[in-house]
Amino acid sequence: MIYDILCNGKAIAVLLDPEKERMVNVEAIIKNAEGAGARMILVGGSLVTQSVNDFVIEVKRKTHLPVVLFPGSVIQFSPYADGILFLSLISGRNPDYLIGNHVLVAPMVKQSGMEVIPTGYILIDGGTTTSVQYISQTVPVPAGKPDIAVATAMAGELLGLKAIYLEAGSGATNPVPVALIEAVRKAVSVPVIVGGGIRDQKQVNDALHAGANLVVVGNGMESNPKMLSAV
Ligand code: 1GP
Repeated sequence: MIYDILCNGKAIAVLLDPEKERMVNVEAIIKNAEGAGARMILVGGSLVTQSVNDFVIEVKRKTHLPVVLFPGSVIQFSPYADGILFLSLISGRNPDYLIGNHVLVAPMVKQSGMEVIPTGYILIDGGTTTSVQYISQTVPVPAGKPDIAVATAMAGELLGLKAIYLEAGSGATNPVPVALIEAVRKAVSVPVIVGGGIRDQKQVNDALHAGANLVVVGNGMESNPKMLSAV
């Protein structure tokens, strides 16, 4: 079901970070996201400052949209979500984020029965040092090197991953460049997800137009819950 949304394309997701979000904001963000036609709510971030289980349960109470985990690490798993982007940070060379966290959480993920979407997570330089870069201790792909992003995405697809996530990092100065999205889109047949540093509707449209199946917006909705208009 969640994967169908990805395959159908031209979709928007709103990211809620339990580290930052107070439930009052969450309500406003979800309302606007639903009004603008968002197709799913992602939950995740780098740190944990409140119970992810409580947060997911509360978000699910407030929306009819699927709630999908976008975990920074094993500590952000919750069996109450509808699905999980099971992310392997394939642009990095840190084994913990390539496979280590996955081994630790695999029994719980299997037991939950939730929909699992194995996803190749590719960090692209967004012009600033982002949390994901620092926490994962990995080096992003240079934004001007689409050929490296393409080869990385191809390797992910060849390994059997079912989606590719191009991530500029939360709060990135520059979103993933359109040319890089286009190049990756042409190179792989699995859905392409794009996020990080997207602050207005034009940037959303540009990413969708370049071939993104799903565009993810986090900070932009927090600072302006009305930033999305229907697409
Ligand atoms: C999703 O990490 C991003 O890919 C969210 O980034 O908070 O900058 O929208 P923003």
